[in-house]
Amino acid sequence: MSYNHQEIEKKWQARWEADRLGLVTEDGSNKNALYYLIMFPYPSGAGLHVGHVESYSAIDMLSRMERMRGKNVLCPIGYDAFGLPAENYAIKTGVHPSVTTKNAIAAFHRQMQSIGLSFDWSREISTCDPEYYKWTQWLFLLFYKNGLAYRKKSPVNWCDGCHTVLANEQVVAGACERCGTIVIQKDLEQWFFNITKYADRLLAGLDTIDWPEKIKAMQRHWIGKSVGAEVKFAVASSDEQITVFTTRPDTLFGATYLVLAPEHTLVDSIVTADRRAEVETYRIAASKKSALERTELQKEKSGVFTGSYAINPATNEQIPIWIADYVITTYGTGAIMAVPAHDARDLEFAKKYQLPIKVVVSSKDGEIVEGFFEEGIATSSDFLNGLSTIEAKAKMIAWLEEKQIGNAKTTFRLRDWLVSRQRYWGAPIPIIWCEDCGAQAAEEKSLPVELPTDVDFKPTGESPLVDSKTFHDVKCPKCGKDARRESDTMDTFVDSSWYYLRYTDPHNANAFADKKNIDYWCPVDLYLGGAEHAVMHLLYARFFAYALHDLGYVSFEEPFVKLKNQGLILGPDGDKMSKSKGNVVNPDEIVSEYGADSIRLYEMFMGPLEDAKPWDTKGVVGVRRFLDKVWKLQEHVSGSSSDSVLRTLHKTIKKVTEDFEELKFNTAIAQCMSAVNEFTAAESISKETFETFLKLLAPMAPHITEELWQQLGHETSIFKEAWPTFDASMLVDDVIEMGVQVNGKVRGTIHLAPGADQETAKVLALAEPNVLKWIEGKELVKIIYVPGKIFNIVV
Ligand code: ANZ
Ligand code: ZN
Repeated sequence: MSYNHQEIEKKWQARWEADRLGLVTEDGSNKNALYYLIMFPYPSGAGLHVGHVESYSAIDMLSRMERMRGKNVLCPIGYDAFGLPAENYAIKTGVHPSVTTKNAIAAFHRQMQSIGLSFDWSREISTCDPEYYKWTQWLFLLFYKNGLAYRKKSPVNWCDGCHTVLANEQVVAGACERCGTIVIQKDLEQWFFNITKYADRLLAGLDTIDWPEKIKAMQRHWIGKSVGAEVKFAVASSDEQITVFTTRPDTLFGATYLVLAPEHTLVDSIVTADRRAEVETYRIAASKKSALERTELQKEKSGVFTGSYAINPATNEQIPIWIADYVITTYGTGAIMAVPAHDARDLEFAKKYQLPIKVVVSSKDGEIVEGFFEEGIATSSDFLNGLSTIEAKAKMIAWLEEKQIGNAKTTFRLRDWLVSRQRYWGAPIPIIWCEDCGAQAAEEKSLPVELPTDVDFKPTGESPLVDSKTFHDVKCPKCGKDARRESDTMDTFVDSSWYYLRYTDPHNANAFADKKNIDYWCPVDLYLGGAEHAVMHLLYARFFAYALHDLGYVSFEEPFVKLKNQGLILGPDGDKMSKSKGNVVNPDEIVSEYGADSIRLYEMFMGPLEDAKPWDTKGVVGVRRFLDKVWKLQEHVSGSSSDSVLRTLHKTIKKVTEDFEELKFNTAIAQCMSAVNEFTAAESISKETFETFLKLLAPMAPHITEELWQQLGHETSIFKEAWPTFDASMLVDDVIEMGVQVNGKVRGTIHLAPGADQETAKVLALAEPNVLKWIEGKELVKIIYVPGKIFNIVV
């Protein structure tokens, strides 16, 4: 019988489904539980991508191996199914997002099954399913009732392309992460989650988890903790005070002017009549720029004088108050003290507008220069002179506190998470607006607040839900009067912040998940996914876990103990795969031509999991040839295995086991390939050797191994077998016996490693008394050495 992958794969996929291979229940012994999580996909109409196949294969291999090691492994899958692409498609074609999403999910499901993934299919969830978003809404209300969800008016990011607001995390280099439109600031009332409450703990928690350093660094930067002080400046001839935030209170003596953000609330009251027109023009221009355009170091600074002065409390000198757009409203206090000698942006600004520059920090060897941005020694600073920057900061803060004009202050770059969206295809925010009672939480029994279908998808800047009649017909839960539903939906990142909890108890109708189930499985032992989620999903999900921990719903703070990122699979041309470049590889074609086992093995063999790797179909062919050899090995099974075959087998057990533990699938596969070459070259291998090898290969190539296992006469699945263990005594390097010839006649034998070099072989041969006898007194003409085969001395 030849290796017919199509037949074999269909057969075993059906069998595994019937046997419910990946299905788990809580087995009582918590020590046995492992939770392996893969970032769930957005069910796009384009179907499964070879990039999905990469990480899904990896997690499946691990799950299958750990099950064979006796672990109860939960490895679930679901769909991050709300979101803009389906809605945008609906706008173009009129097909309802629920229809396209349902079709896409069916296609994903079929494709995932076609590569033999052993997910627990009984736990498949979809975030757009009312049974799911009921709990997303419930969690929103839980946060709302505990002060973690609130509404406020503030300048927010607005994308004119997507007609919706965006979270800070969704603005990349000043543009909408989705459509690339430059994001503008709008003053709007929106819903926020109070993630900043957890800023310190989200920062500290990073030190306790096993995540790639790069991702942790990105989260640290995003949280952006700055330790410094707030300082109050009196406005000359006025009762007003301006509070600034600075990380360098030690430089107060060098503050030669103040700058307010153009939107600062004090601007109106301090601007003098003669400067008003100019200030207004400037403010309008600034409002049209993105935060990035304003703060980028390379951008030329601009600003205008307000006409007023403040008093520097350290020097008692009057210093001018300017407004400039390099100061942003939403950071610190929206006002700064400018110290041009020691801050790059202030220096550029001061030079442009000829403002005074005063050096107050010297280098450690006493050099006094403007443009010195590091820490040094305080100078020209009265009571701070001679102190190091650290000492001077502390002393200045003490002085400010004593005079009651300042205090130590820590700020964060992290802003509260804006969660409302003016779009249709998301979970409705379960709030009811009553003219008399204001915002009211929808009653728990009214959940889910279902998405209406009588809507027009065309984005207008208001949520499409605004126009739905059925949706808005609601009574105030408090006073019973006619009221109106909130028409915004939630950011889809809310859906994905808690999905891993739902997997532990996916059909629970009374809770988002039972605490018992959560405690059994969570936290997640290994989370595998793309690095692009460094500051959105991964930060939001951590916030949810901390909040739910504090509210008593989960017992852990960090949801993902270990995180690994898989690398991108690039097109054959080395570029990122994209439809427009025409370099997309369709996994279906590879599966049908070479087999599921081939695509799984190939994608794991391409290189280290975390590296970016270009696709090469020749590589798939190579892997397929390897599987053909494995198939042929069955003809080779007879009698016993030589010592050398057994050594290779045990080495392979050790290597595959250890490499799997470190997610080094490529080297594990390489070892299997070299083992198969050796087995093929050996005279025969025993049935036991072949069986052990099949068990090792089973997690990687489940179909072919299961088939061969059955053909060897087994009636139960190979995945019910225990994972092989190695015998340490079989790991020492093997030694072969070789005849030593003198002039073509064997005169003695030596023992050496199969790959030993000629020098080693010569030393051993010349130490053999029997060989010596034949060459004694003769001239050694030459040596012919073929490792493992011939050693001939010509005399
Ligand atoms: C005086 C000073 C002197 C500063 C000096 C720096 C160096 P990080 O580290 O990012 O927190 N700043 C404060 N609020 C700002 C705002 N709303 N917009 C723009 N810049 C703002 O940066 C803190 C520093 O950034 C603060 O310390 C302030 O400038 C500026 F030698 O104050 B510094
Ligand atoms: Zn009411």
